[in-house]
Amino acid sequence: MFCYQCEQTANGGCTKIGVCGKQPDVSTLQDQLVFALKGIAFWANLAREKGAKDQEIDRFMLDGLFTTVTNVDFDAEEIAKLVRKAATLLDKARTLYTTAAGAPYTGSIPEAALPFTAGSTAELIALGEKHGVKDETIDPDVKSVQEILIYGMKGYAAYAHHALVIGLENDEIYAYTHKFLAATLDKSLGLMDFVGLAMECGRINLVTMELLNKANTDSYGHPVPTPVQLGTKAGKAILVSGHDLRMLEELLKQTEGTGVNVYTHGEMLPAHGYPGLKKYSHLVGNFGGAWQDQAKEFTSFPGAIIFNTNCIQRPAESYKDRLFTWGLVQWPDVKNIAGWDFSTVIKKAQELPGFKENLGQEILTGFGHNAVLGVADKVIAAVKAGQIRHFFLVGGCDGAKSGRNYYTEFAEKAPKDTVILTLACGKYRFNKLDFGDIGGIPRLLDIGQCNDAYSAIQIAVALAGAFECDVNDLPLSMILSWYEQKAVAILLTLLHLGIKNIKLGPTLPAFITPNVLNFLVENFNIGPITTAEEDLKQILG
Ligand code: FS2
Ligand code: SF4
Repeated sequence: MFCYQCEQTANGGCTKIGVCGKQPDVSTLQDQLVFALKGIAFWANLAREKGAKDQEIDRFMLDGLFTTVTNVDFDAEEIAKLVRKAATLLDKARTLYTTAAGAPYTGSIPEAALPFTAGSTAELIALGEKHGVKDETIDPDVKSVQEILIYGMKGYAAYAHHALVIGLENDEIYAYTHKFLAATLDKSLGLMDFVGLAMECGRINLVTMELLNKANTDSYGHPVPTPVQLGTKAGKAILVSGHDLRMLEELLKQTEGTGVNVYTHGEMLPAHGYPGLKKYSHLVGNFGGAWQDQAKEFTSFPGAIIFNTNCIQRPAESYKDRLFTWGLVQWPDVKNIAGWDFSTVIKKAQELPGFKENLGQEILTGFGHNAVLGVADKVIAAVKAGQIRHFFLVGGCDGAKSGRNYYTEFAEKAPKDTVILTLACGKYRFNKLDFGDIGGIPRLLDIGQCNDAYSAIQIAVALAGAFECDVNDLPLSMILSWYEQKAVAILLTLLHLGIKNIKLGPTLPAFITPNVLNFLVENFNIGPITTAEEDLKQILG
C-alpha cells in the first residue's frame, strides 16, 4: 500500500498500515476504486460531449470518491462491492458513449477505461496493486497537482453527497467530476493544465458548498446563535457523530417520545443552531471533544453511538457492541444502518443505562453568515470605532499531533480587541475557553462545520463590500489547520477566490512537491504556521 492523502501520514506516505488504521487490503481496493472511477469518467465525459448522461453513473462518482476519504470506510468487503459496481458502470458508461456517438470510439483508450473482471476480493486487490497512487512514469510535479485535484474532488464529493441526501444535486458538479478525473488519464496535459484544473476544482467546491448550504438552510432554517449544553441530562442516550444533518433529523423524529436523548459529537455540534433541529427538545447537548479523542471518550458514553460520516477510528472493545455506522461509513464487524430505520440503534440505547443528570458548561454555536450579517452594522461600527482591530479565521480540522496546540495558543494569545471566527472540528482546541465579548459581539464566533467555509466566505465578501476593499485588504487573516481531503477542497476554493497570505498547519501536505509549494508561495503567499507569538506579531505588525 501507499497512501499520503492526509495530514497524519507516516514519513511521507503510509506503506505498511495507515496511521488512521487503514489496512493494506482496504488501501489497495480504494486504489482500484479510484482507478475504475477514472475509467468511468473517461467514457462519461466523452458521452456528455455527445449530449448523453446517466444519473446512476453520476451519483456513483460521489459514493466512490467519498468512500475513499480518510476515516470513512475501513471494510475491505464493502469497498470490493463498490469496485464490482464500478466495473458494471464502466461498461454502462462505454455503452452510453457508443450509443450517443452512434459508433464505437476510435481514439486511444487508456488502461483505466478498459473493461475489467469484477472477480473475488483477492483478485480485485491484485488489480489494485497495479494501480496505486505512486506512478513514476509521471513527472513528480504533475503527479503532485493531479493528487491535489483528486483530493479536492474527494472533499467536494462528501459535500455533494450530504446535499443529495437532502435531495439537492447540481449537474455542473457531475460534469466537472468526469472532466477532472478523465483529465488525469490524458498524457498530453502538463503542469499548468493541472494547476488550472485544480483552481477549477476550487470553484466546483464553492458551487457544492453553496448547494449544501441551500439544502441545509432550506430544510432547517438559517442557524441562530444557540447555547449548547456540554453536561448530561438524565435519560437514555444516543450519540451522533459526523456531518450529515438529514440523518440526525431522521433519528430525532424516530426518538421523539421514546425517552431517548440525542447528543451531538464532533462536527455535529453546529446542528444545535438550526431552528429545524433545535426544535426537538430531546436534542440535549454535545458530548466529548474532537474526533481523535473518540476511543477514550466513547468508553464512558452509556448509550448507543452512530457515525454518519467521517471521522471514525478503530473502535475500542469497550464500546464496539453499541457502535453503529450509517450510509457510506463502514468498519468491519460494526453494524451499518443502510437506510432510514434506526430502530436497532434506539433499541440498543434503551437497553443501556443512560446518563444521570449532570449539567455543565454551555458554549455558543450558530453564527452562520445570516446570523453574523444580521448584526453587520454593529460589527462594522465596532471596526470603525477601533474596538475590533482584526478578525482571525482559525478553522479547519483537528488531529492527534502535538503541534496542533498552536491553534489553542493562537486563540488564547489573540489580543482582546480581535475577533476569532471558527469552523470545523479544529475548534475543539479552544471552544470551551471564555473569550468574552466586544460591545456585545462574542469574541469567538462558531460559524459551523467545515462546509460552512461557504458562510465564512459570505461574511468576508460582505465585510469587503462594506469597507469598499478587496477581501485581501480586510483586517482578516486565515489560520487554517488541515487533516483530510475536505480541507484540500476548501483550500482550493480559497485559492480560486484569490485569497492570499493563508497560514497552514500543523504540517504541509506530503503530496506537495517543493516546486508546487514554491508556486503556491509565489502566487498566493501561502505559508506554514510558525509559532503563535511569531505569527500574531507578523500579522498584527
Ligand atoms: Fe474533522 Fe473529520 Fe469536518 Fe474533517 S471530524 S477532520 O471530517 O471534515 O473536519
Ligand atoms: Fe495514512 Fe492518512 Fe492514508 Fe490513512 S488516510 S493510510 S493515515 S495517509
